[in-house]
Amino acid sequence: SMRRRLVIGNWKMNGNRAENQQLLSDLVNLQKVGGAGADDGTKGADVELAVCAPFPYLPQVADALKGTGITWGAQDASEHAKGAYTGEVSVAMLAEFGCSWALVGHSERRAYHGETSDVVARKAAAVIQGGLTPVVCVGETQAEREAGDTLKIIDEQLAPVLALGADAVKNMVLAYEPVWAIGTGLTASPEQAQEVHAHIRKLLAAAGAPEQRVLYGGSVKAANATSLFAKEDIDGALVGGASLVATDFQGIADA
Ligand code: G2H
Repeated sequence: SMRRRLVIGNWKMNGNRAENQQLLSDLVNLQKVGGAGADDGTKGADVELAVCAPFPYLPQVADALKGTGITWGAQDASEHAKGAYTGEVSVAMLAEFGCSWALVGHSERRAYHGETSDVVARKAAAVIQGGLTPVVCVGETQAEREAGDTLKIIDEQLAPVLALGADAVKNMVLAYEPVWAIGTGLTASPEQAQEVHAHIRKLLAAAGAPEQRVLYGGSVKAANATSLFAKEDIDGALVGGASLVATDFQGIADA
């Protein structure tokens, strides 16, 4: 496949200035000794690494990662360009701090902030419009999986996103994050994940963008990354907890 591997850390609402500085410098040092993204042609040069930090720390992340080959982004973005939207952050603001990525539709945004799939699609469109790449997250709950509705839920979540059209979809990364596997220590088996990834690939192909990357997320660790990444349609990972420790995150990138 021509799809370049991608591992994105999602710090969620963790960290502080001091801890971030340590984590970022550890990551940069690990890269220098030949990890993912090393520009000396050694191991891992074919994997792209990124971190998505809380908004106030984006300048700190930008300063630490500029020129290192590791890119960065935000965990959300407003669907609006500007104006009376208290508490929101626009894509143009993110662009000013060098962001390459914005997560949209993470299950925690859907569950705790009422984001519908239509909102998620509008956010994805705004992110693309602003020149960044949205990482569009989808995934079923435990109850939905047990009811046999997993693929139907994926279809429903992706429908308004794919309706943005091929030109838009060609500027997206997708992430499959089964809600029951997020931060729970439960991981989808590689076979369970691959089944959904293959389905998403089919939807992407029908939308005219079969080569978009589809990341897996949900308790990814160095120990389970290798078997997940061995699957044909799993192009990398969106990593929460394990992205907060540099050696764990680097271990996933090495996998
Ligand atoms: C899923 C994932 C990152 P964790 O939310 O988005 O988090 O790896 O902690 O399950």
